[in-house]
Amino acid sequence: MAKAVPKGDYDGIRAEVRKVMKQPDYDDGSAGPVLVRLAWHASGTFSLVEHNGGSNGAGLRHGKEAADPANAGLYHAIEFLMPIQQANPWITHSDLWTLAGVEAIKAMGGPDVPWQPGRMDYSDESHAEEHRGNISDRLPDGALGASHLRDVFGRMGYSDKEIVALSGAHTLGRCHADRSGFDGPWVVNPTRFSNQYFKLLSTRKWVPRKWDGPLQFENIMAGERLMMLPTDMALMEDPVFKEWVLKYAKDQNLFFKDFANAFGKLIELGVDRDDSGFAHLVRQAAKEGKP
Ligand code: ZEM
Repeated sequence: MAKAVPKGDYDGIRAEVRKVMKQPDYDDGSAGPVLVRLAWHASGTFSLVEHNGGSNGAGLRHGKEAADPANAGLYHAIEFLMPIQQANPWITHSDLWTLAGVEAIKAMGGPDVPWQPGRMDYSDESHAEEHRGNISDRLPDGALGASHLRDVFGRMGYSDKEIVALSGAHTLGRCHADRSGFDGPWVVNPTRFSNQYFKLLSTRKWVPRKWDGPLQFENIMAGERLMMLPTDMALMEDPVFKEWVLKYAKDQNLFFKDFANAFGKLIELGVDRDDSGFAHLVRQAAKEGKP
């Protein structure tokens, strides 16, 4: 059971997140990476043009978004956070998911990402289906390449530099064959936030893995089979992306700074607070018929 903390005590919630991160029987002993992925997938559906998607609403609990194959396995993250939500019903799921991602990054040695409360939740499935619009197929597909990354992240308003910075999150966690079809971690210590992903991507020799699964690349390091997705490899193949990979491999401080900005922006996409500090579920601009 998680601790009930006073309403609005977000530092208290952060402390509870640190406690649930310790999961000796799960993956590498930590819920941290999957919490970061939850915050990212909750947010990464945003479209600048359609003005829908994003973390506000916590729609990932419902309907089509919950069933999206891209979100396979994220119920683990939702379940790890459930005791905190139950002990503290004053916090919305959407605030808790984004705060948990931010706190997990910090707890694993990463930068401080700016975070603000005020997100609201869809009350149920029909509420979500009514308001969120069609946001299917918006998350990136690891089997594709550079132009796909620019399509997906361009839709959210990201530059090439920011795409590379965000991809550095693959220093955390692993692929699970029963979730995405891909398999394995990107780095040897996948619960430590660092620029290791960029170092390995740019210095090791990555060869196609011989196996029954989808095309992925491998390098054996310290007896461990490390992996890269085709989208990860695309960052070295595209000359503009590659420049940023090399910069971040050399300069961890620069990576931390750019990552913190890009992730801070990610969890704010589509979150339009009014003067009371709360974000409406039906976007003001959409209601007024503006694009
Ligand atoms: Zn990921 N990611 N991601 N990612 N991701 C996986 C795992 C994790 C892509 C992708 O296809 C995959 C970003 C961007 C992109 C994390 C964070 C962030 C997995 C493995 C795949 C297939 C899922 C599984 O099997 O469990 C693609 C194509 C991306 C485009 C660039 C961004 C941006 C992220 C955050 C900033 C994290 C932390 C994981 C590890 C999850 C875990 O459970 O360990």
